[in-house]
Amino acid sequence: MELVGVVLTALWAMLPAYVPNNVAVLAGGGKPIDGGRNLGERRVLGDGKTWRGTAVGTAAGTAVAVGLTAVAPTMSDILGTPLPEFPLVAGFALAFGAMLGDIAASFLKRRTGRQRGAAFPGLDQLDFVVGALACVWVLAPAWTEVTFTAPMLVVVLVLTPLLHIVTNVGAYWVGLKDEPW
Ligand code: CTP
Ligand code: K
Ligand code: MG
Repeated sequence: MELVGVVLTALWAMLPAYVPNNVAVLAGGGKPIDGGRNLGERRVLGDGKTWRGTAVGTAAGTAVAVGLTAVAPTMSDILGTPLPEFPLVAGFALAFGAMLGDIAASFLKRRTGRQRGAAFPGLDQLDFVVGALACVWVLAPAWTEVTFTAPMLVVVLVLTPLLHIVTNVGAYWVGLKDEPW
C-alpha cells in the first residue's frame, strides 16, 4: 500500500480513539473518579478526571466506530483504499483505552508533583494512543493484529502528536480548553 493509503487507514482506524478525550472536555464535570482522595500529599488523579467525562467520551468513541463501520464499504470505494470495519468490542476498546491512557497519565502527573492542567510534553500527546492500542490489543487481539500493520503504527506515532497539538491549540483558541495542551 502506498503512503497515502497507509495514512488514511491509520487515521481511520484511530478515529474512535481520537474522539473520546475531546468529547470529555465538553462533557466533563461532576464527580471526580478519585472521589477527592489523596495518595500521599497529592490527589490520586485530580478533578480533571470525572466519571461523566470518561463515560460520555467512551460512548462517543464507540459510536464513532459504529458509524465508521456503517460507511466503511462506501468510503473504501471513494478513497480507493480498503478501510477497516470495527467489531463493537474493538470500537469500545479503542475509545475506553484512550480514556484509560489519559487517566494513567494524570496519575503519573500527580505522582511527579504536577498540578491539574500542567503540561507533560510527550505524555500528553501519546498517553491516549498507547492506552487505546494496548486496550484493543488485549480485548480484540485477532482484529488488532490484522488491522494495525507496522507502517500504520509508525504513522500513528508520528501523526498523532501533530494532530493532538493542532486540536488542543484550536480548542484553547475557541475557549473550550483552559490550556493549549
Ligand atoms: N475530562 C473529564 N474526564 C476525563 C478526562 C477529561 O471530565 N476522564 C474533562 C475535565 O473537565 C478536564 C478536561 O476534560 O478538566 C480536560 O482534560 P485534560 O486536559 O485531560 O485534564 P486536566 O484538567 O488538564 O487535568 P490533568 O492535569 O489531570 O490532565
Ligand atoms: K490529558
Ligand atoms: Mg489538560
